[in-house]
This record gives sequence, structure tokens and C-alpha cells, in this order.
Amino acid sequence: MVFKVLTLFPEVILQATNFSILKRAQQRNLIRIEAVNIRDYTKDKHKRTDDYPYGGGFGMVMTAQPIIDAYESTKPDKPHRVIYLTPQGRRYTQDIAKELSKEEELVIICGHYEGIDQRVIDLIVTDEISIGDYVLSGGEYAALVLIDSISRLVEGVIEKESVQEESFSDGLLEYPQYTRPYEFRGLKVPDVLLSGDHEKIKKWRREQSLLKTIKSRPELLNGVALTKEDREFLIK
Ligand code: 6GU
Repeated sequence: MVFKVLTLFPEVILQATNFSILKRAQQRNLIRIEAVNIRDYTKDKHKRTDDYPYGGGFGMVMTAQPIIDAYESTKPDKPHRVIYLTPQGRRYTQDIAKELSKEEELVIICGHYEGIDQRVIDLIVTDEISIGDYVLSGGEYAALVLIDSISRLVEGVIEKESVQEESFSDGLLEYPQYTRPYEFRGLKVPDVLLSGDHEKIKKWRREQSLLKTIKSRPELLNGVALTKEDREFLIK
């Protein structure tokens, strides 16, 4: 998987992805992250990449020319998706991450200020994505969210089992986890986890997932196929 990120702050992308799982994935050539500095492509004599909005109003708008030239510098040949990160996009989910992880190459455009000239969207963007209902000052952190969540779905980046066990893989939130010591500040590990009875542990974890989901994200239950056992547990 190749990520080509068009941004005014390439170091934010490159530095933040140079740790832990993403660092290792790059070293193993499972993913590649390229950051293209949009400012390098401006033809403005003052190196500007933004201008006042037509029609007036608050703030500045990123101009089309440097973004389009930065995009063309990535030598797009094969079919590929071009994602523009914006609060006006469709809401990002694990299902979209899964879908995007099947691509060979993703171009990601990070906007700033009050947005980018609409003609960039009309000319090259295939997907407008928002990572949630709040406003960020730029698309870089959203790009990092996409890169991280997509990379870990790329074959070989992390163990298959841990992807399957995670939140959302069955539509529910994750059950609580414990590790040593058995007792910490008076709080003990639930005895079932020490029982060695794998059926019982599985049942307890499923129940904890159901309880956690009801408490934190009840709306998620609408998308989950509950078993007879789940229903019996929940009405108790
Ligand atoms: Cl993708 N970009 C910006 N600037 N703000 C956001 C966002 C994206 N998603 C939520 N808020």
C-alpha cells in the first residue's frame, strides 16, 4: 500500500508515522508513505498557497494550482482513489478503512484554512471523508488516522488474530483486558480469567462486550446480530 499525502506540513505526516507499527511496516516494505509539500508547487511569486474567497466572507481558501500540480507530480498512472479530508465528507468508519485497505495506492489531500477551491474536488477527488463531527485546523491529523487504521489492515502489518478480535470486528466494543499482577491496588482480576475454562471465558467476554456496548455506544447494537444467548443475558 502506498500513501501519497499532499500537505503543507509534510513533516507532521513523516514524523508521526515513524514509530511503532507504522515504522516497522515501512521498514518491511508493507506500506510506503510519501509526503508531497504543496507549497513546493506554487507558481505564486510570494509562494502563497491560499487566497481570499470569491463572494467574500471569513478566512482563506487554498488555491487549486499548487494542489493540482502537487498531485500531478505523484505521476498517477494506475486507477486510484483521491481522498480529500474535510468535515463536509462522509463519516469515516472501520468499514471504509477495510474497503480502502484493498487499494494499492491512495492519494490523500490535507486542506487548511476554510478549505480548498471546489475545482480541485471537481477535477481529481473521488472521496470526501470526515473523521468525526468536530473541526480540526487541518487535514493532517485526519490523514494520520486514515493511514494508521488502513495500514493495520494491510496483510502482514499485524497478526491476523488481533485484527479479528478487535472492537468493531463483530460490531461490539471490546471486553476488558487484564494482565499481571493478579492484584493491583486492591483490585483483583476476575476469577473466570484464571479458571482455564475457555468456554466460560469466551462467554464472559461476550457478555462484557455486550454490557460495554450498551453503556458506551448503545446505537451500535442495531447493527449486530444478537444470538439467543445474548438476548437471554441482556434481559436478565
Ligand atoms: Cl477530515 N478535516 C478537518 N479539517 N476537520 C475535520 C475532519 C477533517 N474530520 C473532522 N473534522
